[in-house]
Amino acid sequence: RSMALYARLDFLLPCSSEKQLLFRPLSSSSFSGLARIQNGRRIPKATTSNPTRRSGNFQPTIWHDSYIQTLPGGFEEEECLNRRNELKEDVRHLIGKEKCLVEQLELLDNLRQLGLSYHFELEIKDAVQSISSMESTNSELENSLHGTALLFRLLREYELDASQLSVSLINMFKMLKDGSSKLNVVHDIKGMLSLYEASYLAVKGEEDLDEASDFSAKYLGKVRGSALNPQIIKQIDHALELPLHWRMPRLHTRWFIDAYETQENMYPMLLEFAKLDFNMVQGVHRKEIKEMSRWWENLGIVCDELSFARDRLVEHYLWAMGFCFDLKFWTCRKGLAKMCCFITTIDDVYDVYGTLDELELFTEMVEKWEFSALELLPDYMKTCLTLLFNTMNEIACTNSTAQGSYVLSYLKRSWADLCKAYLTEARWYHTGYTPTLNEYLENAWASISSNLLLVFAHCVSGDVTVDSLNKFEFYPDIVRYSSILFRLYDDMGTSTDEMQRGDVPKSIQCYMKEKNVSESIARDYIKCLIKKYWTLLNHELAINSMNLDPFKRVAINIPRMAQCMYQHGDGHGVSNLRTRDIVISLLIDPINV
Ligand code: 0FV
Ligand code: MN
Ligand code: MN
Ligand code: MN
Ligand code: MN
Repeated sequence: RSMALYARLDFLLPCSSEKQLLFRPLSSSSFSGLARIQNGRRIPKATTSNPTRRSGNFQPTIWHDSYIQTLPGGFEEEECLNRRNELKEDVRHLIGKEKCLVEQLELLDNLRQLGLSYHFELEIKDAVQSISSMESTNSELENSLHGTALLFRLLREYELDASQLSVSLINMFKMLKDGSSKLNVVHDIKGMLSLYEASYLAVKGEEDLDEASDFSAKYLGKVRGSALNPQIIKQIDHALELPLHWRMPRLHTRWFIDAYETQENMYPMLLEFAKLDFNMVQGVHRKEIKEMSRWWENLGIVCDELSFARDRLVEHYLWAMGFCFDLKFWTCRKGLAKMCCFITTIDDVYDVYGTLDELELFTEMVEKWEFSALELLPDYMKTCLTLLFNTMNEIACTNSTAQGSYVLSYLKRSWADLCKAYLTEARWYHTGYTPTLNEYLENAWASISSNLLLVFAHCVSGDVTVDSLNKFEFYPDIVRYSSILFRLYDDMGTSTDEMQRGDVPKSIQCYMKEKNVSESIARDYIKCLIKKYWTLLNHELAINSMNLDPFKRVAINIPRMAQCMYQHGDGHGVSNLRTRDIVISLLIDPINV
C-alpha cells in the first residue's frame, strides 16, 4: 500500500522540478472498480424519514422569467442587416490587402479580437497560411519580435503548423534573454506584449516559451511604472491580469471594442462593423434566453421538492454562450444549456441534499435509465430523474441526423460516468476521507461534468460520421485536459464555500493535507498545474487537424469560461455580483453606437 502511494506522489513534485508532474487520468475502465449495488441484491427503498440534510443556502435567481420575457430582441431590421452585409464585404476586401506584412497580421488579429473573425474563417486561415509560407516572410520578420510572435500566435489559433516559426521565436527569445540579440527590447513594448501573448500558446516540448511568459511579464510590469501613454498602460494591465488565450472570447471582445475605438490607426469601418455585429448577435442571444427561460419555467423542476438546488437558468445560458457564441451553433448551445441546468441540480442532490443511501440508489437508476425503475426513489429524486430522462430524449431527437441515434446512448453513458464520479465524492465525504491530490483528480476531472458536455458537442460536430462515432474513445485527451482545467478553476473559486457548507476536500485541501502546506502554497501549486494543463490542451488541439466544430471550440472555451466565472469566487452560485454585470454587458445592454 505505502509503495503504491509513493509511486503516485512522484507525479506531484513541485512545479519547478524537471520531472513531469502531470497527472495522467486513468482510462474509463477505472470506473469499473467502483462498488455497485450487486446484481440480485434486493434494493432497499431509500429512507426519507427526516434525515439531517445540509443546505447550500443558495440565493434564488435574480433573473425571473417575468422579467426575461420583457427583453426586446433588437437589431433585426432590414436596415441593420443590409448595413452589416455592406460592411462585411468591405472588410472581406481588406483581408490580405494591407501593404506591410505586420499590418496584415494586425488586421487579422484585430478581426478576431473584435469578435468578427467567425465571418471570415476560411479567408483568414488562408491569409495566415499564405503569409507563413511566403519566402519573404522570414527575412521580413527577422527583426521583428512583434511580427514573429504575432504570426506564431495566429498560426496556433487557426490550428496551422507553427513548428518552424516556433523555433525562430524561441531563438529570438533566447538571444533576448542572454543579451546577444541585436534587437533593442528596451523600447519594444509591443514586441514584448506579443511575446507574452504568444507564449501562452505553447505546446509540449516548448518549455522555453513558459520562461518567455515570465520574462515578458516581468518586463511589462517594470515598464508599466515608467510614464507611458495611458492607452499602453491599459493594454499592459489587461494582458498581465490574464493572457488573451485564457480569456472568455465574448467578454474580451466587449472590452476590446472600446479599446479599439481609441487606437491610433484604427479603421472606423471595422469599429462600426464590430459594434453592429455585437449588437445583432446579442439580439439573437436575447431571443434564445427568452426561449430557454420559458422552457425552464414550463419544465417545473424549480419546485418545493427541489428547492435546495440552485436555480440558475440565465447563468447556464451564459455558460453555453461562452462555450460557443456563433449563431449557427444554436442547437448545440441549447442542448448544452439544458444539460448545465440538470448538472447543477443533480450536483446539488449529491453535494448538499441527498443521503448516502439515496445517492447509491440514484446512481444505479441513472445507470439503468428506465422510467419503471424510478418507483424505488424518494419523490424529489423521481421528479428530477423523470425530467432528466425526458429532456435527454428530447435533445437526442432534436439532433436526429445520421448520428442522431447515437446521441442518446452517448448521453446515457456520460451521465452514468458523471453520477458515478459524484458518488465516489459522496462516499469520501460521508466517510471523512481525504484522498491524495492525484487520487482526487482521477475522479474529479469526471465529476466536473464537462465529459458530458463535450461528448454531446462531439456528436453534433463537423466531420463526425457514424463511423468516427463508433470509434469514439471515452474519453479522449482533449476532453480530459479541458475537464481538469474546469475542475481546477472551479476548486479555486468554490472550495472555500464548499468546505464551510460541508463537502468533499477539493484539490487545494487534498494538496494541503498531503504535503502539509498552507492554503496559499497549495493555491500557487494549483496555478502551476493550470498552466501545465493549458499546454497539454493546446497540444491536443494543435495535433488534431479534423474539422470538429463546435467540439474543439467548446473544449477550449470550457476552461476560459470557468476562469471567468470563478475568477473572483463562486460566480455561479453567487450570481448577483460580478456575474450579474457580465450578463448585463454581454446579453442585456447593447453597445451604444
Ligand atoms: C457545479 O458547481 C456547477 F454548478 C458547475 C460546474 C457549473 C454549471 C455547470 C456547467 C457549466 C456544466 P460546484 O462548484 O458545486 O461543482 P462541484 O463539482 O465542485 O460540486
Ligand atoms: Mn422562475
Ligand atoms: Mn459536486
Ligand atoms: Mn457542488
Ligand atoms: Mn466546486
